Amino acid sequence: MEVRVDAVELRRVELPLVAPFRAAWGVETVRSALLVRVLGPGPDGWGECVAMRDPGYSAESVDAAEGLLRTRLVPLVVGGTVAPAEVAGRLAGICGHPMAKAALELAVLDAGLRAAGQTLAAHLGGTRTVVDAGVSVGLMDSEAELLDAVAAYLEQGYRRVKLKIVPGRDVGPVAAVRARFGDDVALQVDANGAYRLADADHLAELDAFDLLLIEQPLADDDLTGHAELGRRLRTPICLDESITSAAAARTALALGACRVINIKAGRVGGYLEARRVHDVCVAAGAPAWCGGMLETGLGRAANVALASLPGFTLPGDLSASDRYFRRDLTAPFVLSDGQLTVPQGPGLGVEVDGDALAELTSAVTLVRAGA
Ligand code: OSB
Ligand code: MG
Repeated sequence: MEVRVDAVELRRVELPLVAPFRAAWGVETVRSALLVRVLGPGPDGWGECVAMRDPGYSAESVDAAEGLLRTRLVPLVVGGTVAPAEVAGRLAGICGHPMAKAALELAVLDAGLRAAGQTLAAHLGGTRTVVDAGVSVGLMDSEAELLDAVAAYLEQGYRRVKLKIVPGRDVGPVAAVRARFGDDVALQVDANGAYRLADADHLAELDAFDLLLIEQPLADDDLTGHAELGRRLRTPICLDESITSAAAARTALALGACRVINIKAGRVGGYLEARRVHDVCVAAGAPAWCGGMLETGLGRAANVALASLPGFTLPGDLSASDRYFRRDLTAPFVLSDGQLTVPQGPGLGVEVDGDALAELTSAVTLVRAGA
């Protein structure tokens, strides 16, 4: 599948969130996203860069990703043809910046799949037509506020709830959610690396609440710490930030640093590498699930396609558009019996709403060959 790339549009969009989203890495009130549009003789291809506004979750930020795409990454593919599977190799001379690279690869892949009439889900090896929806609940100022938020999400039908935790806001909120909603709720927590191994006895108090998993309790580079912590907890450890590639996934599983993996395409440099992470998990018998990064409908469509692969055995951070946005860039993703439908059209399988795009865009740059 060859894609001719005549020009690439980099477009910043600002989507106000329905409520601030707070985690150990900071708070987001507006999703400032970067869209990548591949322009050529065939249908446009779209990608979404999931870097956050600030480099708090990882080293990337939306400004840095935009600058690197414009000056270094796009010039490596623009003005010629490239197969989607070759994009990562073209970009390999640039270290790091997986989220910027993933967005460009997705845009090329989408253009190619739209031209070929194939869905992203089929291309990746998806086998489901619907995926279970889970919701990530940010840190709240009060327990009452948290319980109200969880009540509303359960009412809407979410099949799994994830609570963000930090030291001082962990065992109490989890106990309160269990007390109010019972033991049948599929519940997990995400620490975004906010703890130290010295917190092991405290984290072991979470074992009383029958959680599906605890996500990224320690720093991203601390695999032996996670392995030691895992021996002291009954609750399975899941890694997010630590898993930067399929090789990293293999290493983490081999060291016993985790039993479960959160797969995010942006974090590992693209959907094709994300599929390889999936394959590592399947080979190791490790449960996997699809993570999220407050994506617009474009990135959400790609995540839902990825989550349709058979190794995604746990519900993902795949929520309806209205969990984050009053207005999305595509027709909104909606819950149906706690699930989202895998798009059936070619490529991402969703169309950009031109009015929404115009209204939410803050800047556009067109990158051409030799420019
Ligand atoms: O750690 O999983 C995370 C959002 C932004 C950055 C990191 C994370 C998250 C989430 C939200 O937890 C997932 C989502 O609903 O998109
Ligand atoms: Mg996480």
